[in-house]
Amino acid sequence: MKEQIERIMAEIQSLQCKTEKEVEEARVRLLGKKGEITQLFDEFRTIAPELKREFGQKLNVLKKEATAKIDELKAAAGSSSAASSSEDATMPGDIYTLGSRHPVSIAREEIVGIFRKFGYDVAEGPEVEDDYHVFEALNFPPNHPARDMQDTFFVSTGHVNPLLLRTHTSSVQVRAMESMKLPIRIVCPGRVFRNEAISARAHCIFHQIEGLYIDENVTFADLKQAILLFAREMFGPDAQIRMRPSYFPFTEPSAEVDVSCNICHGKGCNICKGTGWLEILGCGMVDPNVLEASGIDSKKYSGFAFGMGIERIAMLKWQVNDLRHYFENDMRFLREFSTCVEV
Ligand code: 2NL
Repeated sequence: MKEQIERIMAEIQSLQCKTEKEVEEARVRLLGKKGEITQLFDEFRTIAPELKREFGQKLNVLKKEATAKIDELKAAAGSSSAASSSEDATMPGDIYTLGSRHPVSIAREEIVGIFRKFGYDVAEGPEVEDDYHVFEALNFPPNHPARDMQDTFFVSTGHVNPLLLRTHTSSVQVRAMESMKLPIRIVCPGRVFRNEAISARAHCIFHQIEGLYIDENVTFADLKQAILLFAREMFGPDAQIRMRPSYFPFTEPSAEVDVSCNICHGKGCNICKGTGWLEILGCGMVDPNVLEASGIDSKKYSGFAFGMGIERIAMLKWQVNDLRHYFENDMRFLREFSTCVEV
């Protein structure tokens, strides 16, 4: 048995195979059901007990070496046969469909990417917030309806400063104003929560991006230019914007911004309901009360802020007609956003 083991070991070490077929033949000859090594294992059962230890070890080493060598030859034959095969290298590649990004993620990344290019940093903060950072510091009067149980999900009540699920990401900006050195230029993407009945146009969880720019001498003209440049990056170079006066507790003056309809280019369609304009965001000059509440000198500094719903922007970009699609994870919907690659 000793000689046989040594002979097979030598054979393995000098074994050479060119094709996958030859490797398979060698495997069957050595390790197959009736292979030489398999037969040695059968023989091993009948040898004297005092020899079992020595030969058992030797046989195990032999089998391991043989398996490793066969694997190595198989890999080498596989790769060389691919290179030398008669495959037509000019044939189109196979198409693989990768998993898909969620449309809200795609839109968020695009919006954040645009503002990063403009020099904005990204800031994030907690979803469970306190009343102070969501309402008080943002100039919401004590009896404002948003502070009502009807509109906000409370985590704890009865305190002076109850915990709640943030209803906008402005709270992140308040924390930035409290802690960051001026000037501040940030965008804050995140989930927000409102106590609303779910329908095609409303959901109790959705995503927002807010932006804040504070420095000396920031004016409404700077705000208008920032929003116009954003709209052109997002909706194409021909996009136009218009501003309508509005009201938010945290900005004064405030405006709502429409972008020219990218579907009908102003002619009027059912997406823009015949108006040629789509509402995309709200904005304004940060109210001096809001700056002062976070310890910023409103005589020296001014700033603008804006906020937009990511689902809404994604709806306009891809003509999604029902908010609920974003939350149901229906594969037929998600697959529409999948990426195909050719390999
Ligand atoms: C909208 C409108 C807006 C802001 C958000 C903001 C934040 C701070 C101070 C002042 Cl810390 N303003 N945010 C300002 C105007 C509008 O959002 O329609 N969002 C979906």
